[in-house]
Amino acid sequence: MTTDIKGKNVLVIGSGLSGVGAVRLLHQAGAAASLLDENDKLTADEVRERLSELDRTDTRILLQKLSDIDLETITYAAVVPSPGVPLDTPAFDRIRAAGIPVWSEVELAYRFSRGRLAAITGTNGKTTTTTLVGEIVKAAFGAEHVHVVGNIGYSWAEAAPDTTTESVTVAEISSFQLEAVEAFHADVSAILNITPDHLNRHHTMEEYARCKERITNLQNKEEVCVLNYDNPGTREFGKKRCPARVLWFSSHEELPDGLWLDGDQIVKSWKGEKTTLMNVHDMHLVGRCNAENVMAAIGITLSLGVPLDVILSVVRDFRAVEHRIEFVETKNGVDYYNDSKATNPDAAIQGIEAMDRPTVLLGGGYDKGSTYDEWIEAFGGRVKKLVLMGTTREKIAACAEKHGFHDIVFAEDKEEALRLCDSFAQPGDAVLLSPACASWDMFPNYEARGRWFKDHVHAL
Ligand code: UMA
Repeated sequence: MTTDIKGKNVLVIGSGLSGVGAVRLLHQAGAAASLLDENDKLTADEVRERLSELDRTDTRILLQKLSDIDLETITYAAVVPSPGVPLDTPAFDRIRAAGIPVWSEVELAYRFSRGRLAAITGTNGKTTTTTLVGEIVKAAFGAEHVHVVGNIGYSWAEAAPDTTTESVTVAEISSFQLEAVEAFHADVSAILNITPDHLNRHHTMEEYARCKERITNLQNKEEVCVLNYDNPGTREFGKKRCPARVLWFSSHEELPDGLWLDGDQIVKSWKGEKTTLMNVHDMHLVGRCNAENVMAAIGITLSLGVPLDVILSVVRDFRAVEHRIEFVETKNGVDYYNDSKATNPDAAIQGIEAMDRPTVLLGGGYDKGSTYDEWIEAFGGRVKKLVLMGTTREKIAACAEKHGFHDIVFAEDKEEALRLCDSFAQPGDAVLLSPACASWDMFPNYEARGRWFKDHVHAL
């Protein structure tokens, strides 16, 4: 679909990846963009630098708090907040009360995208599943028709103008991006799981879950939503509220209709008829969480009409994505793993469960209001030392002590964290960076944290 915003003034908030992509799209659609950033350490020149050359002169840069914007004198056709901008503030109440539509960057991108859309959300597994779906549809329809976008680290708004009616957009979508959607409508959607995360932003699990569920916005029973049968949140949604036809996957239970794990075999059942698809040992990905991601990807791509043989051949060749239980190198007999993408306890549980030897675990970071009990319980005797860094050090340590785990050391800074890990690890051990927290107190993002860890390991 397209929306007519030619000649209109649109306010974009945030000059990161999403904001820069949104400005690009708005200019291509003939709108005038004002770009506001609330970071008072930025200068107008620095913000301008972030824009593409084409957009620099035409963009009005505003460096101020959103709450100081005078809505009476300036009329905006829409406000496009970046995902990191919270929407439950008095400033947004005023914007809505003035009748100005608030479109998240994915809503704006959707309005200017053509072709089909597969949209994937979930607390964990999004990036692996999105990447795998992207590879499968590229193999099926040709890489030139496929756009893999969104929370994965590439602004969808940036890609939207390049889509055609032949395109398939595969979008990783976060709960932040789903807070302000209206016309957004996926052909195939997926919610991989819903476990506690981002509670400092969404406040309650109910609110967080409702945001994720908006991935099915405007879907109907002719369209498919792929859901996890084992996760209580997605199971309840699928049984009670999902507007689309549900395609279930499960790694624990036999399903009459859906994809499930029978021991090591991935099985597809349809109207009681079972077909064995593949053995999980025939792929490079390891762990139950990855078997679930693969089943979801199979469900999504079958729903897009990709032939099964194409799907299975890509799955067999597919390797782990960067920063997700990623093997880095063996140094001095110690195996180093980068699981920087474990930005919440549930993801970190999968990281530690994948270790099969004594492990020095490096955790801690920015506090998103998570609780760490289940993560500590999942250590299962594997963790020989827990090295903690960042804002959450004390909170995690107190939780570990409560659960009878006492092998804990605090690192004062990043450098000390690495020194401590190396000093505790002996040949035959693993060192695992799996923080269970966001990176934002010490790094710009989890990718930078993962690269920092890998650079250190390579330099050892
Ligand atoms: N800003 C404000 N006001 C605010 C908050 C931020 O002006 O209240 C400004 C900041 O000063 C900064 C800019 O906004 O200049 C940053 O915007 P952003 O935080 O939304 O970051 P982007 O660079 O636009 O990246 C976003 C996603 N970031 C977040 O959701 C926090 C990226 O996901 C995503 O890859 C990118 O859009 C492209 O779609 C990252 C992420 O951490 C990976 N996601 C979270 C997660 O996966 O857990 C949800």
